[in-house]
Amino acid sequence: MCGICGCGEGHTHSHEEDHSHDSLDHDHHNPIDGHQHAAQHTHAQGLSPARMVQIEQDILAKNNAYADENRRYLSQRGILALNLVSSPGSGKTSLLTETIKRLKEELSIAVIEGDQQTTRDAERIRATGVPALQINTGKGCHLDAHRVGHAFEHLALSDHSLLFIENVGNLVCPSAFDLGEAHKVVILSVTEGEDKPIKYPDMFHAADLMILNKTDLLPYLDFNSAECIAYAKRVNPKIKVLSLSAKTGEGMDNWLKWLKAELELQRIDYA
Ligand SMILES: Nc1nc2c(ncn2[C@@H]2O[C@H](COP(=O)(O)OP(=O)(O)O)[C@@H](O)[C@H]2O)c(=O)[nH]1
Ligand SMILES: [Mg+2]
Repeated sequence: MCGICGCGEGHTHSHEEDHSHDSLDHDHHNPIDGHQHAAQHTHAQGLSPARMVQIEQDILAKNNAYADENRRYLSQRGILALNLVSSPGSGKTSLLTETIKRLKEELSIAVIEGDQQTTRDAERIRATGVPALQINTGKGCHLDAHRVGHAFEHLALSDHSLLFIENVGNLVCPSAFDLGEAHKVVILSVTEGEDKPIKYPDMFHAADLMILNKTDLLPYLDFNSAECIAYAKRVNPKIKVLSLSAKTGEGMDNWLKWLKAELELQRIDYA
């Protein structure tokens, strides 16, 4: 996973945070990261497999410690945090903007956006009237708990609120990194093929809910929803599944119901 693909460098040095901006930009604060990354990659090739495994374990252990801190902070305040994971383009941001439009009058909502570059998604969220913070991961292919913890401070989260964390789009690395969320929610769009749960089992195993998005496109595709759901349940028998279209709104009610029920559970834990 990440240690192998080289993005481990994102976790091995400290991040300076700029409190005056709405984005935390990895490359902005570390303009020479590209070179460091290349140098470390070359160096990593000389490491023994045992040493590589040790480094990966250290990175994950550190991340888990930050994630535990995040989870404690969130549960003390009755905040429901969801980590949205998927390949790029499955409709995470669309689902969020449509969800926010429907819930923002009754709930307090904030969003953390993860992408390698640009603040485009945070801008899409802010256009709905809800606060959003963009984290740019530069070369990194996933968010980590340390940076997400810092984002909490920037967003001034309300008690009993809903926090969406849109992870960097890919079905591999984000599965291994706990951010302190209550649930990972994996979004799979019907244009991606029904076999993705068995090709990327770690992600579907880590998620508690799978959303099958873009159901409005089903009439134009050969996508077999039942087969896809069976694959997801094969890797994770406990996974819940909701089918919807962020575009037409079909099926959105079940997702909103699920969110409200989860928020209620979080509040009960808090009380
Ligand atoms: N037909 C259809 N298109 C969708 C739906 N949801 C998202 N899209 C489109 O899919 C593309 C990627 O959406 P985006 O929200 O940026 O995905 P993200 O990369 O996962 O955040 C955009 O062109 C969206 O308009 C949907 O339910 N139906
Ligand atoms: Mg997006």
